[in-house]
Amino acid sequence: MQRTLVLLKPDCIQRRLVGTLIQRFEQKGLRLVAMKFLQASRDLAEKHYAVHKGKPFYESLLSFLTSGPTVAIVWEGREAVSVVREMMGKTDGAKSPPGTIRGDYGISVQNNLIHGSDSPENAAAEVSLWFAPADLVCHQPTDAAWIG
Ligand code: DAT
Ligand code: MG
Repeated sequence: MQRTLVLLKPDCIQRRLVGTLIQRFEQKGLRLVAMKFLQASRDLAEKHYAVHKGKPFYESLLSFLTSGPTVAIVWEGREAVSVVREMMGKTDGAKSPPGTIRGDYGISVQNNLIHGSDSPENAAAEVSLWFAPADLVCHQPTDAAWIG
């Protein structure tokens, strides 16, 4: 069973798409492990996007992520990292196919609604960046045997 970090970024909150996107992951069969609503500090945003430091869009990306509240979620499930990435679509909403989150709700590159970890290793690091160990709630939903 794998875990992944999802951020519903400030544009998602402003556009009132939080419930819609959570519903898609819930209905897919992923299960909630942790969720919180916060406004990311500059320090947290820098750590989260450290891999992009020095790129032309870095400063703008940090301003965007710190510009308003974010919903941070840990989802768990079989192949959770790649399942979430497939559901998100491509980075650029304009190039994301219909049926994906960015394809259905976005047309921007930067304001692309959602972050999802891109590997199990990065998922583990990102989960511990955004959550304390005590925030992670281990539970076995009663439908687990049916969902897989
Ligand atoms: P993803 O969010 O699909 O994993 P990424 O990790 O390559 O994409 O980039 C992180 C975020 O940075 C991305 O969600 C939006 C922004 N970004 C990436 N490439 C960009 C570009 N060429 N211009 C503006 N923003 C960009
Ligand atoms: Mg990325």
